[in-house]
Amino acid sequence: MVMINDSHFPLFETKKAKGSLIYKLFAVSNFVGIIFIWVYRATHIAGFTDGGKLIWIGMFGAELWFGLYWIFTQALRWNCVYRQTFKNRLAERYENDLPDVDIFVCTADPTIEPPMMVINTVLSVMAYDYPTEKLSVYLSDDAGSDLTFYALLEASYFARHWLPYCKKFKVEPRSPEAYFRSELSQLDADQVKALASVKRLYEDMENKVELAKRLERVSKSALLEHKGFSKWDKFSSRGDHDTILQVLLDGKDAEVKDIEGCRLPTLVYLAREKRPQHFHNFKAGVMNALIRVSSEISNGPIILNVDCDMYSNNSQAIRDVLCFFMDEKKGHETAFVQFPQNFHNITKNDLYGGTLRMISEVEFHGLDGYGGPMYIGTGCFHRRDTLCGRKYTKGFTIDWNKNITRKTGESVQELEERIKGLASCTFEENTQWGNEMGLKYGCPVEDVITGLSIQCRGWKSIYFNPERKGFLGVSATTLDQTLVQHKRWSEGDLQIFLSKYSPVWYGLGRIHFGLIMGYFNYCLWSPNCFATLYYSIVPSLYLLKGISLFPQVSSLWFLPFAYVIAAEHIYSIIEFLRAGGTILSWWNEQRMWLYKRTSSYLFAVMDTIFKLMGYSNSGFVISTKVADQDVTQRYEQEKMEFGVTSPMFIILSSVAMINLFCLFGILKKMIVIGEFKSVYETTALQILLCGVLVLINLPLYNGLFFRRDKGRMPSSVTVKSVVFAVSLCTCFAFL
Ligand SMILES: *[C@@H]1O[C@H](CO)[C@@H](O)[C@H](O)[C@H]1NC(C)=O
Ligand SMILES: CC(=O)N[C@H]1CO[C@H](CO)[C@@H](O)[C@@H]1O
Repeated sequence: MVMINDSHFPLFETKKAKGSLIYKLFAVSNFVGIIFIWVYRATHIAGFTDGGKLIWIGMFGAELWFGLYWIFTQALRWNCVYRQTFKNRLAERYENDLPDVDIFVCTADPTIEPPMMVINTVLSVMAYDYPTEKLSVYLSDDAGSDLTFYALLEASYFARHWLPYCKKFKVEPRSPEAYFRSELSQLDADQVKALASVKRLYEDMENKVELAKRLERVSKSALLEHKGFSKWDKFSSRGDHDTILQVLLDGKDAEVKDIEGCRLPTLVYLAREKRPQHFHNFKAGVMNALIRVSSEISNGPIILNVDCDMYSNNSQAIRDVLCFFMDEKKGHETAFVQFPQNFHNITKNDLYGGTLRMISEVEFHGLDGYGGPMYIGTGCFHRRDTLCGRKYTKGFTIDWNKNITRKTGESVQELEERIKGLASCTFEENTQWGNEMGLKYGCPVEDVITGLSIQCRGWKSIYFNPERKGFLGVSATTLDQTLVQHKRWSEGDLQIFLSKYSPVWYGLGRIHFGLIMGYFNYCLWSPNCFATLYYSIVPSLYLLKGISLFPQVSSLWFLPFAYVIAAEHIYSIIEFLRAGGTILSWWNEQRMWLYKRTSSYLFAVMDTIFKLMGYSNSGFVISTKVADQDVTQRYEQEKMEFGVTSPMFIILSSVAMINLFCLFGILKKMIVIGEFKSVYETTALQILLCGVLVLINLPLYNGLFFRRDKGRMPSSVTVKSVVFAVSLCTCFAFL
């Protein structure tokens, strides 16, 4: 009876952001300021000589770009929404009809992504608070490493102890490593005993896996434990091997039980076939192979995919997500539910802006208001049918309980043999996989383009960002890693913009215009490099020459500049603090803003242009998830890590040096020559800009000249950038 009475209460609610009127007023005032700046540039061009005109037009161009880009960012702030779920209602109505859920964990390299980290993630998702026989976990190992397989096998034994422990004592989080690392207090005697025993088992497992890792092979006795190892007999290399498909736990088999006699989830290991002559399409290829293989084993109508470093920090997450999918009124519109990317190893002041705080705490809420966030490739729950290409049709409802029926009498081995062809190199030839079906191929950020095309087929997506985070991963811990990662993202996003799936022509008319503008923010990340480089070099150089590029302090035109600069920065600080950051992390974020724009984005644009011209060089670089001791220590002390000779560092250092010289030059002029007042009057904004650029680069100067540790800037970079900056400044001062 409860069911019927309650069914008009929705399973989730959506709230608009508070204070949005105030924000809109502020945004309008800022926009007026921007228009005045444009007008100033357009009307003051005359007073310059020919060469000066070009410089002026450059300033105008940069400000035009910043202004336009600022307008795009409004799409991410204008209409923010927040979601809340009602899991108790879900339980009341559907506890006995919950759908099957398939979970894909992807790993690609056992050295960069250690097997222990991988199985911790696997164990955390196996331990979701959800009927175990409805849960299936698939690990895709694109390296085809027997070490990873061995670790997963060990995890399947350990799960028999870990899962009952989690459920009995309702522990959180359910990644064993993270759980043991967290502060455990106030346990009763019962639990203390259980904890000791489960911890001992974990350590045994860890020792075995670490030993195998050190020896670079699995011990003979372990090889005999499972017939699956025989698949490696014919294994030649990670780029050339047969499909390896092993069902380690079969959740459909009522005999597969944990130590308390409860059923266990399905656990599957897959290394898809790899051949040198076949292009394998990176992670999108993996996902599509997983979609097909899982469709024959469990065929859950909901698919979660996570990266192997992102453990589940909330065992209730599946239930949260089902509130969105199973809501009677709105559920049928939703194609996927995206969680933010959060990280467990961020330091207090987040030196590299690794939290992506503004993106996850503000911007994605803004996208959600216009039809839904992008799909970012991890921490995302999809409906299987939409991922496989279904178009949205009004009123269509899905039968969440249409389970797969296995062939009667087929053993697990027979099943593996029958379906392993689904993960072969040739299966996709002459099919729609990679195009109309599954994740799209041909783009470095296949996830974003896949999400966009799903939205263009009429579906909505949902951004769910609860207080307690659903997934925690590992963020980049060096400057180089961070910049390379952003280069890859921004390059991929730019390629989407230029492709036939561009939000401009593909999205127009199919998705909300606000959402198109929202996509612009990310697709146009990289072209920001030009305006930013211009703004961080040219005004300072002209300062050296004593030529003013901004209005004088006494001019009325000074006001719009002052207003926009002050208002935007004050707003940005407030927004950042409200999203949980510290002042210092805001400052660090500004530095990363500059560094990304002047290096990662520049290389992204250049690589894209090279590709368009037909040179293709870029490979897919996996970001490292582990660093050596020294590097980790410096990361924890929030000391910026340089250490490698990256061309990106040469640019960053050159820009920093140019500004340092220019600031010295102008200070000398003001103090030594005593032209304080007149210089200040004409070039106050230029001095401010140059001064802030020097200030924000302090850690860089430290790395260039003062530090002695291994993380300092390599001397070749120092020499190159100093030589470059000196020659540019002298040329400029005397020409
Ligand atoms: C992760 O979960 C724990 C509870 O298990 C919680 O205390 C912690 O705040 C969560 N972490 C984040 C970043 O939300
Ligand atoms: C500051 C911090 O939490 N650092 C951790 C980041 O993640 C690595 C790998 O899990 C840990 O070793 C660090 O301690």
